[in-house]
Amino acid sequence: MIHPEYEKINRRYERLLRRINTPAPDSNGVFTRWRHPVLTARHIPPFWTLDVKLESNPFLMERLGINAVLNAGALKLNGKYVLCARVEGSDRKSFFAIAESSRPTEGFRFWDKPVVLPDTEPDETNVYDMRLTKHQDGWIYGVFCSESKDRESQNLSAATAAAGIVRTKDLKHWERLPNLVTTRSPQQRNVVLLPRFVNGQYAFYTRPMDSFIDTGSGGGIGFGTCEDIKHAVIHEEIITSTRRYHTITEEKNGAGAVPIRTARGWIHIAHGVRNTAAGLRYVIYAFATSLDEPWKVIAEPGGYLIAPMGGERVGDVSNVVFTNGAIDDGDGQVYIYYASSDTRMHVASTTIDRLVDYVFTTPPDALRSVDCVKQRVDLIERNLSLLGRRGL
Ligand code: M1P
Repeated sequence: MIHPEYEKINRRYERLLRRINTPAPDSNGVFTRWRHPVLTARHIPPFWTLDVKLESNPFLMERLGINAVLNAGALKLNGKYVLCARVEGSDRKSFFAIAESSRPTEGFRFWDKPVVLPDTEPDETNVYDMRLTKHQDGWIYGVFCSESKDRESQNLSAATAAAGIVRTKDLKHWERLPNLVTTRSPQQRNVVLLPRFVNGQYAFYTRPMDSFIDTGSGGGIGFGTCEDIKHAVIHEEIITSTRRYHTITEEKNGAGAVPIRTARGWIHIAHGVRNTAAGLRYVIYAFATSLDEPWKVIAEPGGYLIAPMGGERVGDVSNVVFTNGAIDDGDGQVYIYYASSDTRMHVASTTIDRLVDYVFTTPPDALRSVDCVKQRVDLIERNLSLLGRRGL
């Protein structure tokens, strides 16, 4: 018999899914935040966590809790906005689950069951952060972090990160391919497959790393190609967006959403990390690469696009915003799905025109205070002259 209290819990869940979202009032001209998160642990169907049978669960306890819903890949499929979220159980293991909505900013509902990946990597302990690429070869690829215990190390926490690859046509049936091999980089995370072939090859943005957390000698976001996606091996990684001293990418950076193709170049929405006395701070930044030579950065505005704000700053890993999914809606609108503090998913809306303007017109980081203040004084003077003020 179904527990009599279940209906109440289900009604609360349904109410949450019907909640209307509205734009937050503080747009900076580049993008607009939306007031409510689009996915949280509370968006998980109650029948994923509870045993609803009265006889076996008289107290209607959660038997398998959910800790967080974060870092979702995104895609528009059959007219629906689809997120492939990283769902983290209270046991710290992540898995993937598809949520869809007919509207980009609200109403996301998880499909009845999470994604069950083919179990082909016996050492794999955890999986997370899938990027969904609708590739010109006709497949939808999911590239994600496949994490295993580092068996070479005595340290209990030592792990290795590799890029797992799956492909599907419908997000329901998944074929697992061997993990990506990068011959020069021992570890990889934040790997993204470009939707187009480059010189007839599959093209990946990578993130070379010396170890699980530290990118070490890895100088930034890499780029490499491979012939055969079924045995993907990259021999050479060219560094595209580089890490730089005293910038938002000083500690590390990583590719984010699948790049968006525009007339002026591929627009990348990535993350940059700096270290602070309060720990690492993750922000989202943007840059563009050339359409013909997508390893070449052709524009990179200084500073961040999105930084954690207000309640976004608090969560399991505080002071983090992270994206691995954006949807180019085809009508000029763009939706950036981002997680805050490794806890919940939000959406920010913008347009292709705004993104292009932002990326190609915003001044680059001048790298030194003295030059940054010159940039700002130049802006102020142009404005004052137009405003008919002399300034003191
Ligand atoms: O905790 C913040 C993020 O840390 C990692 O990103 P990176 O590899 O750049 O440090 C990822 O594990 C990501 O999932 C997480 O959100």
